[in-house]
Amino acid sequence: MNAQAEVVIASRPSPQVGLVEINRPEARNAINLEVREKLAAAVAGFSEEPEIRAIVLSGRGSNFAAGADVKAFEKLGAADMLAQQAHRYWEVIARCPKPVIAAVEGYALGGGCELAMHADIIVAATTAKFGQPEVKLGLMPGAGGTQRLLRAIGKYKTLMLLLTGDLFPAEEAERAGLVSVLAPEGEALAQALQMAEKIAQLAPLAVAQIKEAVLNGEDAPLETALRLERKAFQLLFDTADKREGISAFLEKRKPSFTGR
Ligand code: CO8
Repeated sequence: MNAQAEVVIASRPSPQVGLVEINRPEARNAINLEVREKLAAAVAGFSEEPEIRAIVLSGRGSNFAAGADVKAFEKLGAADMLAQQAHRYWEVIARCPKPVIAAVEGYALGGGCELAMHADIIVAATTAKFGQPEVKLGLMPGAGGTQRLLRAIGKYKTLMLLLTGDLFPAEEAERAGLVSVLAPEGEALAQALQMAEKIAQLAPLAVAQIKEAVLNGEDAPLETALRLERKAFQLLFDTADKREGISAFLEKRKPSFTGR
């Protein structure tokens, strides 16, 4: 099949890194139902492959994603939206146990910004623009925007962005805590892949436990979250990778982790 016809392209830039790219550049990578289904399938596929240790999400062309497909919204009513149960596709990405890095160039708007916020790390070009402009369409964010943005940048910036629909330039987003790191224009993907490669060399069980402790602890009471962290920390003491990591440090050599 012609790869260019695929709305989502999954590839392996290296044996341990999976890359998932939206491929509708002519529609600014707008996310229709087919894109949502295929994004979920690609992330689920990489989640289940033992060799894959980190996943990068990106958009082909010069944009990450301009949001939900507004053209597809035109004829949809509430019953259609209820029947779609689209949240199940997003949940697959939210529950991915492996590190997910978003590489953002150009626009990450509406559902595109929400997709980036499903990642654990956001690498954005200095010229990228985030935003939740749904209010301008008589709508509101529907894939986690009200909650994930709130947790990332706090109430006052979130409500300003959501209520005005204004764009949020990457440099401001980085200062506010939405963007992990800025890259020169055109280099977000290369930097994200480099970071994924670095994480892929680390101990997979430790990486997974760190992600779980941070994400599950975020909304738990502090005592519960600290207990969760402590248990995960203690659990790692029985892994072969902990023995390898400590031995390699003591022997002044590079560790070789196996994921056991
Ligand atoms: N949906 C469908 N088509 C789009 C979208 C979109 N979101 N964005 C751009 N396109 C299409 C345009 O219609 C145009 O198509 P055509 O060539 O057939 O006219 C083509 O892409 C190029 O667009 P522009 O000419 O507008 O390109 P510019 O580079 O001048 O502008 C922008 C790019 C700024 C991104 C502009 O296109 C824009 O503002 N797009 C709409 C952004 C928006 O409102 N996004 C929010 C959508 S609502 C939403 O995301 C709700 C989320 C709910 C959760 C579930 C989500 C999956």
